Amino acid sequence: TAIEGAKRLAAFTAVDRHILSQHKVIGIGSGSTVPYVVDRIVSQGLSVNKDRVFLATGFQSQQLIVNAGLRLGDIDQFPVLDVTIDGADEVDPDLNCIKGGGACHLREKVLAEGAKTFIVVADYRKNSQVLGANYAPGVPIEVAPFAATSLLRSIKTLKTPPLNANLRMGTGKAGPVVTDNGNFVVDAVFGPEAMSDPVRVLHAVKLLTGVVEVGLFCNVAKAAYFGNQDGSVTVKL
Ligand code: DER
Repeated sequence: TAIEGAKRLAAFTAVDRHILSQHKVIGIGSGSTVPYVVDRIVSQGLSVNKDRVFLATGFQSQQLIVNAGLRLGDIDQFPVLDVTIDGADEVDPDLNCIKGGGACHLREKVLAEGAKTFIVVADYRKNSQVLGANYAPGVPIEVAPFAATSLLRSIKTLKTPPLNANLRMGTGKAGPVVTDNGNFVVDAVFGPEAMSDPVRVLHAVKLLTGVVEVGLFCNVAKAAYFGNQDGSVTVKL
C-alpha cells in the first residue's frame, strides 16, 4: 500500500543517512515503521559489525532486534547512544512529536534523549502543521495504575484542560493496556490552541501526580523523514 511504501521510504532514507560506520550504539524504536529500519540495517550489512549493539524501546522493539539477529544491548551498559531511530504519531514544524500510540513512549524517550542524534521516521499522515490536527486519539500519558482515576480528574483542573481524557483499554486482553513498565495509559485530547505550545502542555501534564511520562517529545528530534505517496521524501530539520 501507499502507506507501507511511505514508511519504508522514510526508514531507508534515515538509515542510509544517519547510521554511519563509526556508530556503535543504535537505539531502535517501536511501532510499524521501525521494522523497515531493521530491514535496511540487515540488507545493508550494518548488523555484521561485531562491536555494534542495538538497544530496544520495549518488548516489540526487542523482538525486532532479536528476530533480525542483531546484537541486543542494555541501556545500563550503553547509556549513551550514537543514534536512535523511531516512529511518531505526529510531528509539527518544530519537530515536536506526539509519541506513544504504541504505549512505548517512556523507554522511547529514554533512548531518544540518550542519543547524540534522534531521528524520526514516518509516513505522510504524521506530517502536521499543529499536533492533534491528524492524530485524533490525543496525547498518550503513561500513569501509575494507582493514580489513573485521580489523574482523569486532576487533568481537568489544568488551566488549559483537555477536551477529553480516557483510560486506554486493551484489545486482545481484557482491561486497560498495560505498558512494558507495568503502567496504564491515559489519552488526552488537547485543542489546537493548546497544541500550538506543546512544551507548556508537556510541563503541565508531567507535574500531575502519578504521571510517569508524557507522549510529547519537544526539542529532542534532530530530523524527521516522511515518505510521501508520490515516492518523494519530505525532511523536517
Ligand atoms: O508509540 C510510538 O510513538 C511509536 O513510535 C508509534 O506510535 C509510531 O507509529 P507507527 O506504527 O506509525 O510507526
